[in-house]
Amino acid sequence: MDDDFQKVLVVGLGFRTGLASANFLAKLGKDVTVTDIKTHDELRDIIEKLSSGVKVIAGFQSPSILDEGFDLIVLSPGVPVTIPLIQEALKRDIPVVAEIELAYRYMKGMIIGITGTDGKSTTTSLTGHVLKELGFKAIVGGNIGIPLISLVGETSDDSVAVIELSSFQLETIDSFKPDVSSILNLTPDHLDRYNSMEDYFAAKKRIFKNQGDDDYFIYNADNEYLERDKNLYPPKTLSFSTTNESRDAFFRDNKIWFKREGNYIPVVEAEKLNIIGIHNIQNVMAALLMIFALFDKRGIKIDYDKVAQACYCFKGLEHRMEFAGVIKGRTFVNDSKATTIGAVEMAVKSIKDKGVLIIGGRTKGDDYTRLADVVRGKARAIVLIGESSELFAEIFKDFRCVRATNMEDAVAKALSESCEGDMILLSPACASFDMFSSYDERGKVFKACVKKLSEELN
Ligand code: UMA
Repeated sequence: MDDDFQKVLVVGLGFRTGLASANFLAKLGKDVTVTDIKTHDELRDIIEKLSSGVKVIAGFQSPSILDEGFDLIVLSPGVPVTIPLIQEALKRDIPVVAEIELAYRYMKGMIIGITGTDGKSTTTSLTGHVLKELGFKAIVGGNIGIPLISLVGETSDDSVAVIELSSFQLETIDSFKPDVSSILNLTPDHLDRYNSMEDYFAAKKRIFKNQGDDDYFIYNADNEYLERDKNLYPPKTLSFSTTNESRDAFFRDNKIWFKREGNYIPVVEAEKLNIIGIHNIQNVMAALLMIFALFDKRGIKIDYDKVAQACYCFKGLEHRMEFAGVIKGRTFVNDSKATTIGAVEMAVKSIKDKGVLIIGGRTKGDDYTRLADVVRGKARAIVLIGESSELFAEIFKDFRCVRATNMEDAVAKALSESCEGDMILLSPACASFDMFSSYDERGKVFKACVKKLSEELN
């Protein structure tokens, strides 16, 4: 890449991204400073992992930091561009780039970029899995939990990087250009960071802004916000739908069909998949359209049977509609990753008849009143957890609601509210930070509580 910078400021040390960016830049011989609003004490464990020579400014983030004269600012995804330090940098014409952009400038090989409100991690992981099963050197990272910058050294001319991208990461890309990109769906989210839903959608749509005539863009035609803007998409755009049989992929007779050279062929049988729910059918359609696009771009012939077999041996991800156990004929499902209304909507569709929903946590500025319609007809009872309990009790006033003090209490109450054959679904619609350190911890605690209760009762 054009390496015309020497003095770099990394903003937001975080647990992963800032650390990985700083160490990457230090290895290149750059003069690196990291700044974080947390104090030295709070960051001690992470600071210890920084390469020697990296300077740390912790506990404050005033624009005066810029007086030291930086040539480039690298932003971690958790830091909004609206903070005074970044606004001042932009005023001073100092380039501000996302860690994703920095990584892109040094990467080799092809790139698949995946964004959307829900389903990103499953689709990213599935795409990487199928590519690996087909013999490709696939490298999976990004918002899924592995900063792209830490994977740059693994890329090569024959590799395919499959990258999950959040709207936060896309805000400050500049030249980042995936060979194939996809927006899986758009529903309101992160309204605590964006002024409006349209601002959030606009950040997501930056994924295809640099794509050219040879690149592919794939979107979900069932999503009104995506279908509405179809005239803005790159020339080689493909779409999928669970209902519309004129799209490039659709769902009929429990099979996923793909349009290939003018004909429709059934490639995947839904019953053979280990991942459940209509949203996962959409995720499979997106993953395979992206893989077929990549093959077309490289001029490689596709073995559809091998592709299908690769999908069938994909086990799914932890905390996404994950089977957590059966107690007295009730199936417990861990969907702790569902932090949006859209994700809960998808999860609830997997309840065959009736179920008990465990919901709540830290809200994210969304209009949660919609949740009542989302669960209507499916929720036998609702167990409320976390600091949203008051708000949700009002929203669900027409339903049978019980409040739980912690996860163990929630699991026990859900069981006593349920009937044999029910699904008991943890699908919180909220962030976890009021009760847990992450959705990962929340899901693990849920599974441990189910296991404990099962050992006591079964
Ligand atoms: N900070 C500042 N100034 C500020 C705000 C924050 O210094 O004004 C500091 C914080 O104190 C913190 C750091 O900046 O130390 C933020 O770090 P980070 O949140 O970027 O942390 P990472 O651990 O590197 O995680 C990030 C992503 N986090 C977010 O986008 C919030 C992870 O996505 C991602 O997996 C990881 O990079 C690797 O790419 C998580 C996420 O919640 C899973 N993403 C959101 C989502 O999926 O909805 C977008």
